[in-house]
Amino acid sequence: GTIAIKNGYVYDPLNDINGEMMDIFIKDGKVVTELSGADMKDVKEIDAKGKTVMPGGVDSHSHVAGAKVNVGRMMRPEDHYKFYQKKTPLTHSGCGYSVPSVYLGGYEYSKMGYTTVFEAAVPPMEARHTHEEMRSTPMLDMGGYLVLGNNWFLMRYLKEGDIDKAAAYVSWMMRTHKTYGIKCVNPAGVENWGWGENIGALDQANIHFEVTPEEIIKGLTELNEKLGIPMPVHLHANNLGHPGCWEITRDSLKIPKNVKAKPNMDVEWAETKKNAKRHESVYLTHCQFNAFGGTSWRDFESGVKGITDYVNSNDHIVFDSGCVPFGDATVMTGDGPAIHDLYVLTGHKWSNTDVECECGSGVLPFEYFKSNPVHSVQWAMGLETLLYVKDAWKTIMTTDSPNGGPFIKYPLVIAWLMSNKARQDTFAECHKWAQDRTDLGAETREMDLFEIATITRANPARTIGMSYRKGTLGVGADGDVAIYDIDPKKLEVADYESIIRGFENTAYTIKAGEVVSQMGEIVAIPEKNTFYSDIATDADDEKSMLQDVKKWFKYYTLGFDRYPTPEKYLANPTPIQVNAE
Ligand code: MFN
Ligand code: ZN
Ligand code: ZN
Repeated sequence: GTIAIKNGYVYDPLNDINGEMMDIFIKDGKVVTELSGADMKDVKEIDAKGKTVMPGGVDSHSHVAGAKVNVGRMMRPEDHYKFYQKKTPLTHSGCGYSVPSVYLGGYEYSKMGYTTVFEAAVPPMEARHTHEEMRSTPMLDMGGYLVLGNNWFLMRYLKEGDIDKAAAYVSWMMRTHKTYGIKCVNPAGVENWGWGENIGALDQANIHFEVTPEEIIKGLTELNEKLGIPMPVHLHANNLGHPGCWEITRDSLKIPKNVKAKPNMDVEWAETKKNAKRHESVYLTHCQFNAFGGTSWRDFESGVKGITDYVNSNDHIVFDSGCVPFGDATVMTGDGPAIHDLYVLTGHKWSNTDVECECGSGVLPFEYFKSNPVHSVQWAMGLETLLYVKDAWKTIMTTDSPNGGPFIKYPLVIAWLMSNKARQDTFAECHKWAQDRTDLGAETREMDLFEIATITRANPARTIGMSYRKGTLGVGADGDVAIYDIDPKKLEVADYESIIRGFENTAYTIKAGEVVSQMGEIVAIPEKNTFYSDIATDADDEKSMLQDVKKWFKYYTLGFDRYPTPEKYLANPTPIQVNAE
């Protein structure tokens, strides 16, 4: 479609546009400088006067598809009563509050102005299932990160120091499972969990493979850049969810300090824009859950400063926050022992799965209460992670949906970031530990719309190496736009209810030049793309690597021929060509 968005206040951080009143034009699904006379015949004109215009939202870390998400849906029918929607002539029915069905998940993201979402953890053996669910998720361009931090083949190559074969393995795996980036969850620890143990230190060797978390983090981050993968390694650090874990997180971030980012991004204009290209060698996930201070729940406190001080004084790290907006959640992760420990703490029902030679996972229903001292601290900590890092280009706003809370709470998180009044009102309602055990109460920073646009679209897109088409309204970008009924000239952040309302439902969500959602109603179901990294591999290395893999495949209950995910499982498969060095 051809669209002209007239007179909106535009926030487009990748192009340094900060609230200028201007027009945006889209033709054939892409942003263009202007429309010619012939285009004017069937142009759809949108009056965005007095409204906020941003690129479509990009979520670079969310759990929306695949085996553990589906376990979350199945194990808690009560979640289905809380939120459901009837079928309409255009849309499917759907249900689920913290773990919505695939359809509902797509619609709800779209209503908030999101157009691109990446599934944060794809176990290789579960890649087909993940792709089937992503294919069924409407409204969104998608991709997934392949879980590799406890993979037997990779740990073996790293132990043997065979970097060429490790590189051949990783690139073959990414292509085989049609995934986009590398995920590393509790390196070396999940393997130990197979024997009922975890790992406690970065230099502790794990059982049987005798590799340390440090060796895995170093190995994966080096391989990632050797291969030229668009995004940095996505790291879920060891010891998550335990008091005092901030220290091992900070030390983990030091490991790739000297790894040089080399994203393969052959886009000329990326060189000319100061924030287009990523330079980070590590992307830390859900910072809040990895920033616990204290030594027990009794003396629990925020350890966020220990991380954000390090991030402020180093340039090789980007992180997402993992905010906790209070209320119902379902925690789900590849970190099996972390979920086991939450089961011991809460006694809730839980699920734990060993994914053969590759990884593991756990799921558990969880609720965060304002009256609970620890949860109140976690609420404050999530906001601390984003407010203490001076440069918004180092942070990404998430709830690690649905771990900290469901993504539909994003408008509330935005309100807390933009409005000190909103934070103070919540302090008054929640346990006093939030004040006593964190420094958030003294923080007066209030983010503006430019910074919100940075941490919800521009930076996630840049981080995953997609700033040439996502999170931007530059010429040639995908015509994905969110128009919010927020007048920046009239916005009073003390009236934070208007922020929440404004971000809850867009006035218009536009996907590839088509209006798909309008004031909370889905009005069209667009085409969608699925991105994956197609990495060139040295043919000889690949051949000898595959001999190993076929030999070792006897450890799987799955046949080698059944392992790959064919392209037909993807909606509009969109390989991103990556040329290894
Ligand atoms: C990553 O995967 C991912 O991870 C994320 O819930 C996740 O409430 C998974 O039961 C958590 N303890 C306490 O509340 C504190 C201690 C307690 C005590 O023992 O005494 N203290 C108090 O209650 C205070 C009492 C005084 C007062 O001030 O009121 C526990 C409890 C908890 C807390 C447990 N912890 C887990 C947090 C970890 C990981 C959540 C999620 C996690 C999810 N994604 O005078 C007076 O008023 C009296 C004062 C009181 C007194 O002293 O008695 C994958 O990708
Ligand atoms: Zn995680
Ligand atoms: Zn996560």
